[in-house]
Amino acid sequence: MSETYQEILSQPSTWRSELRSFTERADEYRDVMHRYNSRDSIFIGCGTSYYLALTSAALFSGITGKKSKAYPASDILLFSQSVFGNAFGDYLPFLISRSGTTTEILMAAGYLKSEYDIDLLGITCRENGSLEKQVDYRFLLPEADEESVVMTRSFTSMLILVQYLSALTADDDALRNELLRLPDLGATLLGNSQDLAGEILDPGQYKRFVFLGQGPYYGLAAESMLKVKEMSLSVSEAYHSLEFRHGPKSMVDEEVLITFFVSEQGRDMEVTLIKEMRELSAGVLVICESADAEIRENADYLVELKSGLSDYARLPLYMPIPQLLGFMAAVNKGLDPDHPNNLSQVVTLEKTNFPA
Ligand code: F1P
Repeated sequence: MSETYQEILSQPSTWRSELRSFTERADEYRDVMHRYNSRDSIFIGCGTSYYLALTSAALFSGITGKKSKAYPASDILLFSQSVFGNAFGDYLPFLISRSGTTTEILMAAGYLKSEYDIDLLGITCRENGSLEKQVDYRFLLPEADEESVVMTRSFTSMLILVQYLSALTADDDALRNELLRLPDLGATLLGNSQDLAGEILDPGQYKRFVFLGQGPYYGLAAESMLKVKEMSLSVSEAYHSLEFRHGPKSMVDEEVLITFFVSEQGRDMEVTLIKEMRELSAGVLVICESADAEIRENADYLVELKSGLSDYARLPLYMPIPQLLGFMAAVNKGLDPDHPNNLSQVVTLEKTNFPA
């Protein structure tokens, strides 16, 4: 069986194992977070890890009330003034990297340390990676590491870590308890919907893919876009849901499958958009907590999570279906998701002439 497919299906058990580890280290993690309580956070990554940074910044602020933002590592190196202004010392950088060896993230770590001498936190899946040696504290998720090029369980597991750290920072035990339910909910979801991606793609109608989400769900939409693009070489786009009306909807026709990550907080506006896109003949996949009559009438395909979790706790449950969509779209095109075109497991740059 494909290693990418196995890793997608292994997410519930991986989440369970990593959450056990977070719980064992909760006091240590809480001390780390409280040590930097006065700082605003800045989440930094590349590719999938940048989309995780986007999701992380939105959820961290939503849960803790503290300011946070997200940047690709390349901006830290090329436009640091745009990132920090003159207040660089007030930030707590989280450097996110599955491999811990991506050139840009290592250079960003070195630059932040040498230029601003600020403490750095690292989030990685690989022990003894170079990143580990450059940060002041690293959160390690070895169970979530992958053989494959494409990141799936590493993304959702590192996301759960950030949710867990957010709950510790906010002393929100109710949220921490919600997170402990994710493995069982993920297992139920995959048990019920594992074949949905194949059913959606089987008629061969959909050639272009759009993913829409607001707030922390936009980072998930961006990551879903990348999964479909990386594995199936299809036209795949991501937008903040309501932004889609401001031009990009010009592309909508019956060959476009739009996946809506419906939140409870933005539900009313998101459902209105679903109806509009259905009228433009788009294929509509809705992933939501629970559907009402309007969603049922306008969704061609519907995934009701019925998790009982809050908007911020429920986030990882939205990812397995888009991951499987990318995988099946690749298989249907005769491509090998375990060996995506032009890609490698780690992006290293031979020649770097960053000004930093
Ligand atoms: C992340 C990354 C992914 C890319 C591929 C290779 O690197 O570049 O964005 O899609 O999976 O790895 P990392 O810094 O998280 O290891």
